[in-house]
Amino acid sequence: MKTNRRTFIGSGIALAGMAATTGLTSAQDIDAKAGALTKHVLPNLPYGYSELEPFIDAMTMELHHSKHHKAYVDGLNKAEAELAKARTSGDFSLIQHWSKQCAFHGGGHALHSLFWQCMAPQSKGGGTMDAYPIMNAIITSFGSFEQFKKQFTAAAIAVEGSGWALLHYRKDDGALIILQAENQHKLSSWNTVPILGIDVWEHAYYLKYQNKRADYVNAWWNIVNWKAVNAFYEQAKS
Ligand code: MN3
Repeated sequence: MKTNRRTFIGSGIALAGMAATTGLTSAQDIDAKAGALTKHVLPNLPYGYSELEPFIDAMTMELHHSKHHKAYVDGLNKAEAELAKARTSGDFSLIQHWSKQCAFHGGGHALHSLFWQCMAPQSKGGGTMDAYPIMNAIITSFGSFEQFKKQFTAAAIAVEGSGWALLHYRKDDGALIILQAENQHKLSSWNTVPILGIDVWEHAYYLKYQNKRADYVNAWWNIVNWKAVNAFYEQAKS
């Protein structure tokens, strides 16, 4: 949303904590009538498109990041701008449409930002399981790492259509729980923070794995960045 009274704020308000770890922008465009409008941006990947080979191929990574994730960023900016317009005009006739668009694209932007950081090339620690606190927390919540891995893998393989398997930290009791998400946002719970996720939309694996989603999910464990997942866990707890 463009206005003559545009001001950029260097540090975000609600998104400040998340911005530090996910690369989400915190720049905000403030309109006195419509309120603050965050300008979401596509975060850079912490590695090159080819660096997750052979587990995820370079072409898939490039399309997934530069086209698919970019579309969610653009969609979220558009939806929030339309809602700001509605606030200034008082015309809320499309409120249901734009609210849904915010949930879909906002979910996509947040989960992809998490997804990129939850992976690393093996040369940069991907797949390495050091004795991070997250490992003890996983054993406490799931009985063993193997049981956690089996449940998470099963959840990912069984997502109906397009979606995600997600490990969440639940603030109520400090438990770790595994949820599925359909699309980017359906089947969510509340008061939980996703700290590890795998995208099982076909665009995430089809060029290399075709219909063999299970092969992709099993290969993905080789590039999980446990150092980053532990950092998300520590942040969610604090
Ligand atoms: Mn995706």
